[in-house]
Amino acid sequence: MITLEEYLDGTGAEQGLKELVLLIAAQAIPIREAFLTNQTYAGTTNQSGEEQAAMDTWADRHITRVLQRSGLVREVASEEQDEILKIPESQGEYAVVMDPLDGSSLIQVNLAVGTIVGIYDHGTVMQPGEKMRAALYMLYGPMTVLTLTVGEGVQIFALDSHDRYVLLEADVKMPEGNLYGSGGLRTVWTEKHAKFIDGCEQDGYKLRYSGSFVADFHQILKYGGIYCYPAVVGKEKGKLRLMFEANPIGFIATQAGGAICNGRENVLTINPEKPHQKTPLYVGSKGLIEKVKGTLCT
Ligand code: FDP
Repeated sequence: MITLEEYLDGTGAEQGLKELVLLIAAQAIPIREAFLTNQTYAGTTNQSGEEQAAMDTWADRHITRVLQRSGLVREVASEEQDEILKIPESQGEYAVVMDPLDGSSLIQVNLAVGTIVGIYDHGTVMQPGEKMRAALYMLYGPMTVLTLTVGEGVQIFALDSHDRYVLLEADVKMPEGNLYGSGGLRTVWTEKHAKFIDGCEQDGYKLRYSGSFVADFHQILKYGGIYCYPAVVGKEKGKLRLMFEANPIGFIATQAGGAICNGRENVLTINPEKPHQKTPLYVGSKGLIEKVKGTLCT
């Protein structure tokens, strides 16, 4: 069994990056434990006006504190914080973007939710996704799994009974597959998005949409297909956030041979203008992403 540490030692990642990945991955243990006592809402809203679950704010506070103390990180941008946290006294040059708890509406029904993280160097989070040094997510399902890329393909690890990550699947490649899922109410979909989804249904694609982006993406990563959160009438930028959700997941998808776009262009090439900016999002198998561009750009 290859452990996460052993895997990282065999990559070209430098010591600081390895330490940071291990530190973040280890936070799955306290986060999992915190679900039991944080089942309600926090009574606050985030920058996007969404009601925060108690777990959203708990995980945000917890991971932020760990990163602040690590000495490795110069900036942290979180979906649950209004401003970028600057840590000028840090020795390290890494910058972390995160959605501390994605899929929060599923916490109270015990369906799979996760933590999404992207890591940059040069001390700033305001970079396009393609510049990421590493991206990962922890998915809290029947097992806790860590999906990781340090720019050398995608690996999936599982947390064992000794709280050690062991390699579950090496060099994951996303197949073309036949699953699809789309957020946004059908009544406010654009004509072009509706046409794309009709095409998927006519081609025999099966609907899979839980309401947890990270869990829905994990299924697409393994089985192939597409996850969409499109631009809708009245919300031309969709719902998901470029820096916290789209970029880390898009970086992982691309490393697994898949792709991501906003309907026109590769999301990973976009220079972010502000931390909480949103983007329409299509992520999945390469062939389907080409089809999206063909349908939405005509
Ligand atoms: P949530 O607000 O519960 O954290 O991050 C946004 C997100 O969930 C995604 O995880 C999920 O795919 C999407 O919103 C669900 O949105 P809808 O309820 O509009 O389908």
